[in-house]
Amino acid sequence: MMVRAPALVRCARTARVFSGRVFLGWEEHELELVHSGKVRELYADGDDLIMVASDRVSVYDVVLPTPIPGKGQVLTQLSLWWFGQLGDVIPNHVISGTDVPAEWAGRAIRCRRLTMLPVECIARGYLAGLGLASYQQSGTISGVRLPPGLGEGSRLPEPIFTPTTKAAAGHDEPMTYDEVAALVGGSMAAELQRATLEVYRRGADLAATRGIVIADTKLEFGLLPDGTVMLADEVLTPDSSRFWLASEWQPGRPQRSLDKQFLRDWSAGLDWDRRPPGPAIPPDVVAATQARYRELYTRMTGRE
Ligand code: Q0N
Repeated sequence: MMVRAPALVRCARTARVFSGRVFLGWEEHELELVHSGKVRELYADGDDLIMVASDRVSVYDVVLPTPIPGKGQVLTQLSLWWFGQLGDVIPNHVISGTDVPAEWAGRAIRCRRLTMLPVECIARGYLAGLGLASYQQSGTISGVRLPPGLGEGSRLPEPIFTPTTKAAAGHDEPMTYDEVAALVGGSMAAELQRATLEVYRRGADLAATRGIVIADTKLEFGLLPDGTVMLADEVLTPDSSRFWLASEWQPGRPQRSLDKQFLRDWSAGLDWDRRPPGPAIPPDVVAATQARYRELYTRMTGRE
């Protein structure tokens, strides 16, 4: 893991108190980088956090040196749209999608700072990735037994909750429901499972009407000081979920990724061992990938 020095970024929003009144000002103050991920950054702004999505893209877990212009904006707007759709399922950490520093307009979200729960909450409706590997080894995923005879990309009889640990380094490990309950308590575990499955069902059902399969999704939750469980991070974006075109879905083989297939097809033809540093992306592959992200957004939300 690369460790970067805390970057300081200008933000035009300040609050000052004069003779007992609060004045919101536009003098600049600085934001501290609290977390830098592969494709996103998190800054602290007073009590709030600002989550910033970059245009960086990863293939096979390696971030490529060429950005996909507009990707950060598309994913941020999609996530905001979903948070709005899902407000009746569970409250979320969003404060504002617009009250953010101008340089990040459109690709940043002002969020409430929560105490994050140490569980990656995953819902799966189809078999892929680590879920597939676990099924092939044991017939189970995170302790959930599945029927025999399923293959890569198979649809599951019903969506399942397959949580994992949040490893600081290395790979996340599957957790059983009972392990989650031992970690966060029984009623919290039940709430995580309910909210995770309901978010997935809503997303997958809506996507199905738009010709898109959402195979699985990963959610993160946190707590307010009063103990309220809230949905955090991003929701139902192609960086947190597997999106497939329904017309291309064919169980029994690896599925084509709606967002990253052009990158995969192009990179498969290179002499690259899938280790960093990744190769620069040629302009036609950038353009095709960019169009995919836009199309995904428009299809899901009906917005341009
Ligand atoms: C938090 N992560 C892991 C951003 C997301 N609302 C919150 N309050 C406190 N902490 C976090 C959130 C959120 N969301 C979440 N780390 C801290 C996921 N990160 C990865 C990098 O980009």
